[in-house]
Amino acid sequence: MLKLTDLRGSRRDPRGILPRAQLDVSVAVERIRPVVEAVHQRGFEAIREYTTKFDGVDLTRLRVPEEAIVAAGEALEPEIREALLESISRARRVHRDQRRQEVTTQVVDGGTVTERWIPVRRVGLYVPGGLAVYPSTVVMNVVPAQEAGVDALVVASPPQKENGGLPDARVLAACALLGVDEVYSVGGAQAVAMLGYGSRGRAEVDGAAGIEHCEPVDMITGPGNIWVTAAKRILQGTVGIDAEAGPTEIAILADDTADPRHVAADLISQAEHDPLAASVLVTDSEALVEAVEAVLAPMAAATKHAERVRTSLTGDQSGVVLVDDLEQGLAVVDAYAAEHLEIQTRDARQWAMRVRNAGAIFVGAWSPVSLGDYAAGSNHVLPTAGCARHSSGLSVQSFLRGIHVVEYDEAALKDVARHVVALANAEDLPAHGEAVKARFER
Ligand code: HSO
Ligand code: ZN
Repeated sequence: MLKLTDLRGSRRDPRGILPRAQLDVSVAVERIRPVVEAVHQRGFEAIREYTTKFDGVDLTRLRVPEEAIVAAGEALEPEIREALLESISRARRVHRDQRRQEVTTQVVDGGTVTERWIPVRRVGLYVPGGLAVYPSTVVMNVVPAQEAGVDALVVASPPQKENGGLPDARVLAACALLGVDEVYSVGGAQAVAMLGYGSRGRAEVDGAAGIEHCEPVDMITGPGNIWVTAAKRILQGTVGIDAEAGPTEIAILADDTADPRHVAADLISQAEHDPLAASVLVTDSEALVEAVEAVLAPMAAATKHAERVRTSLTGDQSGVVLVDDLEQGLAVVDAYAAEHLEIQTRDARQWAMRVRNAGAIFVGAWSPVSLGDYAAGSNHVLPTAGCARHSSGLSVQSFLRGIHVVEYDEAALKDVARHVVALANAEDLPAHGEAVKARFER
């Protein structure tokens, strides 16, 4: 099923060898700009129009009543509730340990620089509806924001006709379990625009009487389709945004000790997300490739989303890469910089320690990606499309800003004054130097 790339005996730079799905957001940006602008101008009135058009729901109110959130939490099946609570508690433990301490550096006598970590004040989380309803993603976005100390967390999610115009019941239930009570039934680009600009609109409009408005946020996170991603790109700068999420990816670095059934099951597990998802096996073992191929097709055919999985596994973005040895395999996975990387080899931890580029690394036979998706405690919002070369997944740090607080006394400034003046003159910005000199002239 998987396309084979044989790199044995090759000294080629592995970069670019593994094709990956590319999403062209720029075209969508131009098409969606009028929607974003309309919400900016006319607020709720425009949101209501687009919600009728795109979701087939007439919005009589924006905000989900708190009782509806509580009720969704109470109605959740006990098994799912227990699982979500466990997922939340593990994620909390991991993310709590990420919290940063304020650090003061005594640069010289009488001169300090302190780095303070201040949480973003108000964050909007977009939660998609439709095909992909992921209460687990609510957990992965909300927990780090809460642990960072974000003051206000707002969720926006598309209204579902089947749920009386409210967002998906499982999304509301996850909000209830996490203590998020400010939720809006708005989806798509209009939701992103609402989060960024608020729902009041710049122009005076009538349609909003009696509406409980959404105030603008400082940062927007959360996944979404190409229109949501395009709207986030337009809003970037007006607000902070998280990384643009592309189709999900799994790479597995394996040797002849890997269990072919585990390898096949893990490749299939992420292929299930999206026909464009990428599943890549990197190995030095021909025997493993044969054994994986022998089980992959029947396992894929037997799974619920068989068609999606088949499209993803046979697509150009997926495949097997044969290498001479694990050294070369390491170079390949580093060049690929997968969102998720599994190491299923002898001495798996040693190899894992040497990886430089990956969104998250899953070590050994008992740490599959699905564990990380739901219940390892790690975050599943991770860099895709090779962005793991320069970016990290969502964490407490994503919601904090470091502020340098500079405090020098007179002697300490005097001591360094001539260096400031010299550098200011070198840059032909003498007034910079004069601002220091003025303090020591009578
Ligand atoms: N694997 C996805 C996250 C997810 N999986 C949510 C299941 N639900 C991206 O890391
Ligand atoms: Zn997943």
